[in-house]
Amino acid sequence: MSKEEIPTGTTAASGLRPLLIGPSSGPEPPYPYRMSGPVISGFGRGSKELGIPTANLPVDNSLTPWISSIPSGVYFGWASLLLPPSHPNYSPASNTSWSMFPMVMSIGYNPFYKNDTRSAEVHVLHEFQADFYGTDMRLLIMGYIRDEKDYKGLDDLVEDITFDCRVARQSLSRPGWRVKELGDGGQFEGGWLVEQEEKASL
Ligand code: ADP
Ligand code: RBF
Ligand code: MG
Repeated sequence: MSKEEIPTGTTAASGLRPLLIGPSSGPEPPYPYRMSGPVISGFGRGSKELGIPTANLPVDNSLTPWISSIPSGVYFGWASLLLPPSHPNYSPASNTSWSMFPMVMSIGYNPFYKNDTRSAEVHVLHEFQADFYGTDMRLLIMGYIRDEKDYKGLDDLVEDITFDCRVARQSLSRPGWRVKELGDGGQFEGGWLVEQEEKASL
């Protein structure tokens, strides 16, 4: 097999970084992981003011037994939201009540802030006109981007997160990584993201 050039970019704190994760064919085992729950309040640190709001999910080892054994770090994949019709961004895909978006997320202790509990927080790659606390969210975690790091300053953290967003967008735009259910050429089976509750829990 011929080696494809992987595009890269640089950030101040991390130097050279790849812009694509995984082979073009799609995610490899053990991915994708599934996670779901209601969006809860996070640490209230004003991530929103930084331009990086994160929708926090409860970390429940009994619902997602794999979560305690996966490395802390930055992951990417698809988020699906059950927005209420009253939400300004309510616009579900056809045949479902769920809306799908690419996402980047952090699972871990946020070494920059030295948290003492393990959190799961998702930055949805979409601009929302209103908050969606309490909304049900499903995640299809497609791959791992990097370890979580400590930083000298907030600017460096934000620069790396902004780069993570580019990595996620580019990686997920390949047909093998894009979910079929979006109806625009994706080949990845993402049905779970948009299934009705009764079916999804079976
Ligand atoms: P908290 O500390 O409560 O998590 P944040 O500043 O991280 O507060 O803001 C998170 C909230 O912002 C989410 O729960 C959600 O309601 C809202 N939000 C708006 N846009 C986004 C987005 N693109 N991604 C994630 N959350 C968003
Ligand atoms: N926190 C860290 O301490 N180190 C990290 O490397 C780190 N990476 C993150 C990557 C992404 C994609 C996201 C969404 C969050 C990350 N965080 C990290 C968590 C971040 O500190 C938290 O969202 C803050 O609330 C931002 O101000
Ligand atoms: Mg948050």
